[in-house]
Formats: sequence, structure tokens, C-alpha cells
Amino acid sequence: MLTKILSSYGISPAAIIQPHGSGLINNTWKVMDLSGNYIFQKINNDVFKEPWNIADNIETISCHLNKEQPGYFFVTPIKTIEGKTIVYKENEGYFRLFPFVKNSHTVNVAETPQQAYEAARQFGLFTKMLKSLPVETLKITLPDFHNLSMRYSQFLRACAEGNPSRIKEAQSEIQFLQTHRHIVSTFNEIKNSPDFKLRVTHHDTKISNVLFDEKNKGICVIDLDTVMPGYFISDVGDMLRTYLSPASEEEKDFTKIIIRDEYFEAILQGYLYEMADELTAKETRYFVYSGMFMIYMQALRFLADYLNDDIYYGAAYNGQNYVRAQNQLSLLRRLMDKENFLYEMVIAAAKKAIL
Ligand code: GN1
Ligand code: MG
Repeated sequence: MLTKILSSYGISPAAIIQPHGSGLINNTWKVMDLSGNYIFQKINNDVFKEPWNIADNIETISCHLNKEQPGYFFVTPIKTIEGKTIVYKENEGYFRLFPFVKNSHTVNVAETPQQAYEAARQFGLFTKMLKSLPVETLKITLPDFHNLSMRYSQFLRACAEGNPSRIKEAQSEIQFLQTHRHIVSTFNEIKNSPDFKLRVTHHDTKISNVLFDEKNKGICVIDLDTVMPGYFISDVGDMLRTYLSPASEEEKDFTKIIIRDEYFEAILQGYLYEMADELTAKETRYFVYSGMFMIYMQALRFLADYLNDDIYYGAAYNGQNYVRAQNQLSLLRRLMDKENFLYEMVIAAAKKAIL
């Protein structure tokens, strides 16, 4: 089946196809052919209901960058022999193909603060390079994706209408999330504040979405499905969520979840290197909040999915989404423990960046 779709790009049936990466939503393969190496993806269209919106956004972004920032390196999908950037096959779904960038590699977890710094610079640079593109020209590929008040309502619905035995089991986590709903109120203030700008936002800043070169310098960001208008708290927040702790969201031993200060400093320095002049003073003061926002939202999403019998994320073992939610709540507690200390780091770095 995959071979047939690849033939619309002129790729030979003898090409080697291997599963690649660890995303929860799309399926990804590496394709090795005599004509070159590629990354091949099936778009999950239960999640992305309008895959053509993704293709349109990538087209809009690449046209803008080619014109305004011709030196900026950026990976675009390869066109089929017929000139399409997405292939649709009935009963199979939507597929696209990217060139595999030579001498590049990805990492699955941040192993050094230097990697975290490089990634933060790349995500900051991406937003900065697109600052002259009017955000409203981008299509919404996932409505309300990082709308925390909507996520909170979804969670409340799951608490009322979900699996009754799971609701009972998760009482203490449900309580905790409700007690901390001030995180949602702060988000509502942000939405209504003129100090917070909508910019071109990546919305999936895990470290495996950055390509590194042989010297571990960042080359560019990849996986542009969720690029939409958004707030900087989404991008910085997901970096804090996924790089600060050495243990991932799948870890069951929550004692392994810690906040590594040197990774916080690296994300801060890397992001501000590109974005210090773009962020308003008020936005900068919400740097630590952005981590709380994303971790809280991910806990809500994992827990709501558990209560709804795992319809969104699926589960490789019984209770996986419950473990993920508990894991994220531990991470949130650890971050809150250090909130003031990290805030001081932000203020010090912002002062230096202005001088
Ligand atoms: C999903 O598929 P992946 O791993 O890139 C999810 C993110 C979550 C993440 C949690 C479209 O991303 O929002 O943070 O899982 N993407 C979508 O691991 O829902
Ligand atoms: Mg993704």
C-alpha cells in the first residue's frame, strides 16, 4: 500500500521503508531509495479534519520566506509527479513526503542544555522570521488546539459524562486540577490583554521537532502541522514541559521527575536570543507561567482522555493515560515549587538582553 502511494512521487517499489520517530498522532516512516532518502507521513485525519489546510499553510509560509528571508533554511513537502503536496487515497488517508535533510539528525530527549538552547533558538527564530506575515493569513488546522478554557470545559464534561469507575478512581487528580483552575483564569486574561500578541506559533516544540547538524547546532524546525496563530506561551511552555525533566511524560516512577535549572536557563537564553526584542515586557514576565499553562493543559487532556476511555490518545496498556496525567501533575508541582526562583532568572536574563 505504501509503495503504491510512493510511486506517485516516482519512488521505486524497491525502496526501503522503516518506521520513524515517536509521535502520538501521525505515522512516520523513513524511506531509502536510490533517488535519495525521504520522510514519509500519514496524516491522522481523525485529528486534522482538513489536511488541505496544513498544505495551504506550508505553501503560505514558504512563499513568504522565499521572498522575505531567502537565507532561512526550511523543509517543504515534495510534490507528486502531478504537482500535489498531499496524496489522498480512498480508505487509506492523506500522505506527504519530505526530503530527508542530509547530515541532519533528531534527538528524542534533551540530553544536554546545549541542545535545549539550540532548539529554543530555532523555535524563536521560526516565529521571528515570520513576523511580517499577517497571522490571520494562516488557516486554523486544529480549532481551539491550545485554548485552555475550551480544554477545561472538555475536562469538566469528561468528569460528568465519562467512565464512572475511572472518575471515581481519579478523584484526587480531578480535585487538584479544579483547585488550580486559576491557571485557566490567567489564560483568559492573556486572551483579553493587548500586551499579548498573536504570532506565527509552532505549537509542538518537543525536541524531536528540531533538526541538528553533526556539531549539534540547530538546523531548522520540522513538523509544521500545528503552525497557526498563537501565543508565545504555547511554544515556550511545551519546551519547558518536555525538556526540563530528564523523565518523559511516559515515566511511571514520578520520583524521577525533577526540574533541571540549567535546562531552564538554556531555554530562556536560546529563546530570548531571537525573541527578546519581539516579546513585550509583560509577555516576558509570563515565561514561567507558560510552563504551568502547558503542563496543566496536558494533564487535563490526558486525564479527560482517560475518563473518556482513551478515545484520543489510545493506550498501549490499561491506565496509560492516567499515568501520563499523574506524571504531568507531578511535573506541575515540581515547577510550582521553583516558580519564584525561576522567575528571578527570567527577570535577570531579560535585563541583560535589553542592555
Ligand atoms: C501529540 O503526536 P505528537 O506526539 O506530536 C499532541 C500534542 C501533545 C503530545 C503529547 C495534534 O503530539 O498536543 O502535547 O501528543 N498533538 C496533537 O505527547 O494532539
Ligand atoms: Mg506533532
